Amino acid sequence: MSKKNVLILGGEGYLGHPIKLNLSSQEDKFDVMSLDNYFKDKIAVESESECLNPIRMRTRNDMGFKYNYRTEDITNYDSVKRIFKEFKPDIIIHLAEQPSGPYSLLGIDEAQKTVSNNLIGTLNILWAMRDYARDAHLIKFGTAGEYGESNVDIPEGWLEYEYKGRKDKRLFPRQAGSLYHTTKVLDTDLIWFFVRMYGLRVTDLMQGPVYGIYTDEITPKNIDELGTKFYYDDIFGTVVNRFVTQVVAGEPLTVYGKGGQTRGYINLRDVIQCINLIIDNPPDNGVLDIYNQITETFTVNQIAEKVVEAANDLGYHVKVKHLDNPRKEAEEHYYKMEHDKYRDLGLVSHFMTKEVLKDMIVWVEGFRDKIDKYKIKPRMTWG
Ligand code: USQ
Repeated sequence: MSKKNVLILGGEGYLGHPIKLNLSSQEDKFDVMSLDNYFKDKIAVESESECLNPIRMRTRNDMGFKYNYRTEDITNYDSVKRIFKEFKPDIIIHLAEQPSGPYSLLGIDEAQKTVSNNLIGTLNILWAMRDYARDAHLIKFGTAGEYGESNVDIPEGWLEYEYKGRKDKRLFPRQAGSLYHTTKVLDTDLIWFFVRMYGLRVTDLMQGPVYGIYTDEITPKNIDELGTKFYYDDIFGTVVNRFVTQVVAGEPLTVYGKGGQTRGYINLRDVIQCINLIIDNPPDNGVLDIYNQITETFTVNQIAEKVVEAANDLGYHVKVKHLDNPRKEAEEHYYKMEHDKYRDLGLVSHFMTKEVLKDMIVWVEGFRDKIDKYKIKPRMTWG
């Protein structure tokens, strides 16, 4: 089998970096090129949302993982065109987006940055595929939040329906809960247009909040050198990563509102497994394949309970505090998202066990002095 050229957009991020390490460790299968313009690091500093562990510039030969990397901005079409012509990607993994709901609603400047970065970036990739890489496989990170809190079961992307005796199939209705999530809905529409018009092939991943620090490549032995960026603040930190940091900081867990908000969660290890499965199972040209990328479903209260149990085992006495919800979201609702397609491909899930949470707490303990309590409490509201 010939080697495939994999272009990772956003290769320095929380997900992009571990994916890059994993694929570049498969030297017989892939040549990896990673692009990043450090946009998220810049806006994180601007919004006083610091990464817990130190951010390092990677090197071409990162602890033996061989990949090419470049600082490029995918909202600049000339850069995208040049990279596509030079590197000729077979697979494009697109993570180069502003990923935070709270950030997207901080103010008009942040709202504009979110919309322009996410939509222009996605448009440029699709346009370059149209002109230079029609047979490439685009793997796009969407979000489970595109669907919103649906009162009926959520299928994997598509809905077959019947109305007045006639049948059709369309994208399942989307109804996002933040401006960031809305850009992902608009991305999906852009993608589906380009798939229909130009026969591109795309897999769109409706992913839930991710947690975790370790993968097959990032281990307790090398995490100081190879660890991925870990945010715990109210703007860029996701709920599980925030709660384990709050344990170490001696702060109560910040459950927003009633805590019945239900989401599908996924371990970082499984994100990597999913990417490998998707690479091995590309859609045909002209097909938009959609996967719901979650492995288990919890309310925020259940997450808090799990973190408390893990913390108790380590000798902590943790309190849970229900705060006025800074977001506008349903706090008690029906939630059932189908996610059988990965099971059928052979995904072996890593669940949110007590051991996984304890490992995270123990790792965060190494940064206890760096945790800034000011960044833990919600500093913004949906307005
Ligand atoms: N929450 C709390 N307390 C906190 C932080 C969050 O109760 O201290 C609640 C939120 O109100 C929400 C749930 O936990 O109901 C999840 O929040 P989150 O910040 O972990 O995740 P979210 O804002 O939804 O966004 C994250 C990622 C985003 C990804 C999304 C998947 O930042 O990039 O797309 O997870 S999903 O949630 O399925 O839309």
